[in-house]
Amino acid sequence: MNVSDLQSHDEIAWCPGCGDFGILNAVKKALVKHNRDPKDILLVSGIGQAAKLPHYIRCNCFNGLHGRALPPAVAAKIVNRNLTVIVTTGEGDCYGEGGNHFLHNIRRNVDITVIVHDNHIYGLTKGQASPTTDLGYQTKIQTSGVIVEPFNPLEVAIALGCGFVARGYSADSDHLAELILAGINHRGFSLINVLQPCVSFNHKNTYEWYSKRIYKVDQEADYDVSNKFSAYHKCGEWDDRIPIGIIYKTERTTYEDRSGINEKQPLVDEIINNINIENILDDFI
Ligand SMILES: Cc1ncc(C[n+]2csc(CCOP(=O)(O)OP(=O)(O)O)c2C)c(N)n1
Repeated sequence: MNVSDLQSHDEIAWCPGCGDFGILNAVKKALVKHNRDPKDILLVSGIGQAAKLPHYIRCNCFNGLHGRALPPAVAAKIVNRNLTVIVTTGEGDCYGEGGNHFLHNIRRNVDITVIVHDNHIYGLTKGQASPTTDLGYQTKIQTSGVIVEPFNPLEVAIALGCGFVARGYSADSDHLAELILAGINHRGFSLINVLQPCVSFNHKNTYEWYSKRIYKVDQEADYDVSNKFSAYHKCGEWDDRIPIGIIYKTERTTYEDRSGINEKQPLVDEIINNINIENILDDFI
């Protein structure tokens, strides 16, 4: 497979210079290396600018409700384990409106990859603070600056025992593609939080701001990705130095292993005959 096999014909509606373009490129690069037929790949999102990404790749796509990307992604994987299921959506969608699903699906540990485009702002709705907006950042709504401590998705994921926790940067799409591929290859819930400048509504976390701070943990010879406590400590670094790379990785029993569904035929392959749909509907009348 090559990139042209993934070419969608939908017109891209992002602002010029948006970090979403780097994430789109990285997802395509990772999928080319993953080398599966587009019919075996499912991209799922909620609502937002980030959540438009599945429209821009030619494969299966489910673009659902705000905050609700994870439930259909998990359901699709459970009934059809042959699919490579990737959620690609915003931090408002995943950690705000969808926060409950984020927590409980890390616990559930179904084998999906979750890529969160973290621009630290609500982009689609034009610039309100999101769960990760830096303290003190002024928006049209938070006119005196944000007074709520930001949500740290990586710390939360590690605390909940997520087996693959990574952070990427949209302007380094080769590195990000490697993280995405590693997330796809990891068995279980994989989180890749992607730092993404929003050129229209976030005037603090810009390309320039990030380029002065970002460094790769992969290049630190003594960094141990399996050490939960040092990983937790790494996630706390923010204002002066910002680590990217695989922050934490460990093997964990998946939902599929525990529930025994891997022993059975996938539900999607079961042939169901003679269903009388009218009887089912009677229960709802
Ligand atoms: C239930 C519900 N609440 C609020 C909204 C309005 N809304 C749509 S997208 C969005 C936030 C988008 O932010 P994010 O997920 O970070 O994505 P971005 O647009 O920044 O890429 C909000 C609040 C909605 N569509 N539905």
